[in-house]
Parts: sequence; structure tokens; C-alpha cells
Amino acid sequence: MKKLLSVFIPVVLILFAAACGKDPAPSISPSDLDPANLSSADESTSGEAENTDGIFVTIAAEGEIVLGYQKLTPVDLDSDGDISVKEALISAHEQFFGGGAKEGFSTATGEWGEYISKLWGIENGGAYGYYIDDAPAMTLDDSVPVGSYLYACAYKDAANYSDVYTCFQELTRSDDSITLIVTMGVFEEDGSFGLSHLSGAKISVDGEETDLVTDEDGIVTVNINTGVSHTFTDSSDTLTIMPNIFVS
Ligand SMILES: [Ca+2]
Repeated sequence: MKKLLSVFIPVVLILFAAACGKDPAPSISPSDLDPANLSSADESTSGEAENTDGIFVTIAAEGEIVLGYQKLTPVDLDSDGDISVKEALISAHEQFFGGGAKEGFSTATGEWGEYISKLWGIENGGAYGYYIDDAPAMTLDDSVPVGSYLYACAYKDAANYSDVYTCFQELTRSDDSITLIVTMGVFEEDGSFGLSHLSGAKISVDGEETDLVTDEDGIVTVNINTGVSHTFTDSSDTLTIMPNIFVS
């Protein structure tokens, strides 16, 4: 697998770094992945930079999405005019986790600075990851700009950190179908990060498993109902992935 990746990573980096890095899955979704419960359906368009008054947050816990592309307005707790990853996660827990941030989220400070010690109520010894617009964030102080997409997860493989980040990008759309590409995060030996297509990813639609699987280029075409919003999530039988979500 590693050998294969090293061949196409340079090309894929060029192709998808921009595509997946700055244009997160459009639209929003509720935590239960049921589009019928979308609270702000009028925002389910595929544009960029349309979201001027909040951020979007997905949280995955041990391989399951527990908060799916949820729009929220975070609180600038230290009043410095900037929303940090930590502030965004505190707000996400305050608004969507039973018991709030007090119960669901905590941080600690170690040799390399502040780190997550609890996410969505899970304490796993520090095996967490967080990404802004499909690129790994460096610290909990990193800025989460308005309109951006914050993804955080508690690793499924907390022992070996093998969880791989994944994300969706829309390629084409017609009245009755949508074509998506699923990519996965790859860390090069020099520590740089890129996205490479993920073949064999299983696609669930509106929370239901289907027979849909991404092809060798990570691409899948899904039939959709005209005018209806659907949610798509990915899973894998061969990799431990951080699942992501896309809303049509
Ligand atoms: Ca702040």
C-alpha cells in the first residue's frame, strides 16, 4: 500500500490539495445524519464562502460520526477576536453534547503544549486528531476562520494511531445523480500532509449502508432524488478511517 501511494501522491496532491482543502463538503447536516431533520436546509448549497456567520463542525468518536457537519457559532471565550480550535470544540460540546463541555471535553498540558484529554466524553490517553478545511491543525490555538470546517475525532485505534483522515469532494452533479471522490490524508516521511484517493470506501446514504463502493480512483456516483438533500458517509473494511460526511 505504501509503495503504491508513493507513486501517485505527488500527482494527487496537486489535484486534490486545493479541491479538498479549501472547499469542505458543502451544506450542513444534523448529528443523526437524517436530512429530514436539517435545521437550516436553505444552506444546503454547494458554494464556497457562503457561510459568513459560523463554522461547521464534525466530530467522530471511535470510527462513528457523532456530530455531522453541524453549523454553529462558536464563542470567543478569551475575547481576542479569533476562534481557536479549542474554543470551537468547547462551543460544539456546549451546544450538542449532553452535559456540555464540562462533561464531554477537556484538555491538558504536556511536553508539547496543550492537548485534548477528552472528546465527546471519550478519554483515550490523548489519541485525538483535528483538521481545519481538510488539513491537520497544529495546535488547539490554531484559528478556525468563519465559514471553515473543523473536524475532530477520538481515534478508534488509540493504541497505534492508525486512523486515517478521509473527506469527500463533489466532482459533478446532475438532476438525479451526484459524483463524489473520497480522499484520505497521507503523511509523507518529511511530515507534510496530502490527500490521496481512497478506493474501496463503502458509502452509506442517509445513514443506511448501501452497496456503493468507491472505484480505483476513489470515485463513486450516487443516484439522488431531485431537490432532496442526502447525506453521504464513508467507511472501510481495510483501513481504520476517520469517517467524514457530505451533504448534497
Ligand atoms: Ca479566542
